[in-house]
Amino acid sequence: MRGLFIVLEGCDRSGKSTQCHQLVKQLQAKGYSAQYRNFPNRTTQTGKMIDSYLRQATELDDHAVHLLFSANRWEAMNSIKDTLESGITLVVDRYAFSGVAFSSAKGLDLNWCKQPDVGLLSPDVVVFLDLSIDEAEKRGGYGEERYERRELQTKVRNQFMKLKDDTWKVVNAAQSAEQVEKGIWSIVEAALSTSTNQRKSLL
Ligand code: DGP
Ligand code: NA
Ligand code: NA
Repeated sequence: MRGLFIVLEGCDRSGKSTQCHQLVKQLQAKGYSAQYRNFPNRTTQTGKMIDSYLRQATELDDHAVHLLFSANRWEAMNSIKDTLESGITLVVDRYAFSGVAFSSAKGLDLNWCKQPDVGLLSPDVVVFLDLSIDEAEKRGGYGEERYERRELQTKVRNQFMKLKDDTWKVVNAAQSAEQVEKGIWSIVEAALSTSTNQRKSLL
């Protein structure tokens, strides 16, 4: 049976990366093969350009950087497909929803923003770690990167709310890490118990 394609989304400081790593550990402890991936992947050629842009070392047109983020996902597609087909479950830290939420929050047209990611593999499970901007700021404030500002984060959160459909599973990220972990696990456990033929085809 192929692996599950799990995506965690949320605003900055919602605890996504910590929870992704915890989930991988938990899956492995239960005997599943599981791996962590994240977007943007800053190690590739497109990722290096994105990293430089996020660290504010370089300037890029908003549309151009949007396409770079999308290319960063596209270039990972074959590897993601092969990994899932080999039976490994992937826990992915951000995906195309972040792409659309961040770029449209900056003012780009929402429908334009969706187009470059059309055709990417659809996740089996999308977990949205929901945290108010006030709670996010209480967590020691934002960092130095380009998007880590209250006004933009507020807009990003609003855009995520527009993108959210009834297949998304929302977990209250203001709870303790252990409670968030339990919430995510119950969602993943339910998804894991769906039979092979209920899992969406990758192709
Ligand atoms: P992270 O490494 O997960 O902290 O992400 C870096 C920043 O980039 C974060 O502020 C979210 C933002 N981001 C992630 N994916 C995209 C994307 O596809 N497009 C845009 N514009 N921003 C993104
Ligand atoms: Na960040
Ligand atoms: Na992160």
